[in-house]
Amino acid sequence: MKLVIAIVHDEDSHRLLEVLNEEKFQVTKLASTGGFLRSGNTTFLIGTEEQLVSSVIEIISRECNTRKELKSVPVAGDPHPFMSAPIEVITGGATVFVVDVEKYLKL
Ligand code: 2BA
Repeated sequence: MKLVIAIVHDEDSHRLLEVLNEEKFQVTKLASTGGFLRSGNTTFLIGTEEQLVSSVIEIISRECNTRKELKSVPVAGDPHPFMSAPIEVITGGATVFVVDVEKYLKL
């Protein structure tokens, strides 16, 4: 048994959840916040058999798109700390971790 943890853009989360449900995967969807952009993203927990992990990853890859976003950062050495310059950040289609599950219990 494996646990797939996938952090995806909020805009992709609805469609991704629909497809995972259609394909009969069990999913938990969590509201999360990216530590860098400090904006909302969505974390999916998907417990599945090892041989199905590649299908889960294929679905995530198909449904999640790369985007460019702007983040405001303070200008180094600027005497006015309220001044900031936007930098372009590419956010991934998805950040995915696959971890071993030692036990899977429903009590
Ligand atoms: P955020 O932390 O809000 O990061 C959004 C995007 O900003 C990242 O996209 C990356 O392109 C950029 N970024 C992050 N930290 C940076 C830094 N210190 N300097 C410059 N650019 C930086 P992704 O890599 O696609 O990550 C999207 C989201 O996935 C992240 O949102 C975070 O919530 C999660 N994530 C990514 N890698 C992670 C990791 N190793 N552990 C835990 N969460 C992770």
